Amino acid sequence: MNIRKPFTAIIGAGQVGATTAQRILEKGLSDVVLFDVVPGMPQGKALDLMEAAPIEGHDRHIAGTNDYKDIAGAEIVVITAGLPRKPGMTREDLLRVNAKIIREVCDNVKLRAPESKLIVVTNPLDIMTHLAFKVTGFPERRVFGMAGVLDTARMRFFIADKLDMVSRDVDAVVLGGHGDLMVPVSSRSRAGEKIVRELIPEVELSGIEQRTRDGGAEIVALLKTGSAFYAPASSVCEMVKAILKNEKKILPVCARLNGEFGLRDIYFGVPAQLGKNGIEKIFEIPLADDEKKALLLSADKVRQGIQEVDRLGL
Ligand code: TXD
Repeated sequence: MNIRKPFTAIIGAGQVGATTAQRILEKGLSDVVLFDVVPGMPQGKALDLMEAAPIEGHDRHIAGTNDYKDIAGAEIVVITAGLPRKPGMTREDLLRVNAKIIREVCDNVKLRAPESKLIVVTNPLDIMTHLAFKVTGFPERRVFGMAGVLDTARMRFFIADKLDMVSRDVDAVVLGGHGDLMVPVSSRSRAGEKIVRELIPEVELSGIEQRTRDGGAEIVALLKTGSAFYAPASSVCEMVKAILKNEKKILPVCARLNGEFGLRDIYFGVPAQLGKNGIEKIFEIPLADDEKKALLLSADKVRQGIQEVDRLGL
């Protein structure tokens, strides 16, 4: 298969990986190389997606592979390799098994696609992104994670649903770690021209905030096997688009902080501008006191995870 540059490599051809590939192709963003360790599986999914092209009407190419040499020259590498959460399992339970996978993947990315931008998707997200940064040694503007785009999309949908609005017209802000302590920032969330706090009573809004925090678990409980993948794939695709098209769009990104929000040496969800260089700029936003407090708690949790990775030598 003839893969044309700039292309996106996706590591892990499971639910999120394959759906992300589909969205990238159908939006015409770039060609895709889909990698997985399972023999034949990425090749089968790639062929299936190519056979949809005449009907979908795009002219993008995708190749499936079990060989890392095929990701050489990738502009963006999306890492979805790992195990998804099972019901009752926390993101932290995934730490051990996914850390090993991330190490292996990143060793290969470093070797084969040293100039790429890395979007980490594998959970526990903030910790795996930190690990990817350490293992690749890439500059921090080229290593980041996807979580906030998904978390804010969920919150936007919940708010729009409550107000009977189109979710496109709702803007939400969610900061912090991608876990139970993520911080929905209602003081900055808007519906149309109004601040959401003016439209939704306090108790209902805190219900929406909690549902946002539990958004992943809600889907896991319904699906019984596997975790969410349609909205996660849309979220990754939004980041890929911002980079490939050099949009300089501000999106919530899991980025390495250097003093922003009073935090340092930690991967954490913050508003960041994405463009052709990866993270072009991080934006600090004013927060209410309770939100600041919640952010520090969330940071503590992420730090604990990072310390655990170091302590366990993962
Ligand atoms: O917001 C977010 N960041 C997330 C994160 C939203 C949704 C899913 N999130 C996490 O992404 C989830 O908790 C998992 O850790 C990953 C992937 O989720 P997905 O639902 O796609 O899992 P699958 O369908 O099990 O796919 C994982 C694939 C599967 O095909 C394995 O064969 C492959 O990963 N895999 C590997 N690929 C390459 N290299 C290695 N070592 C490897 N091990 C497994």
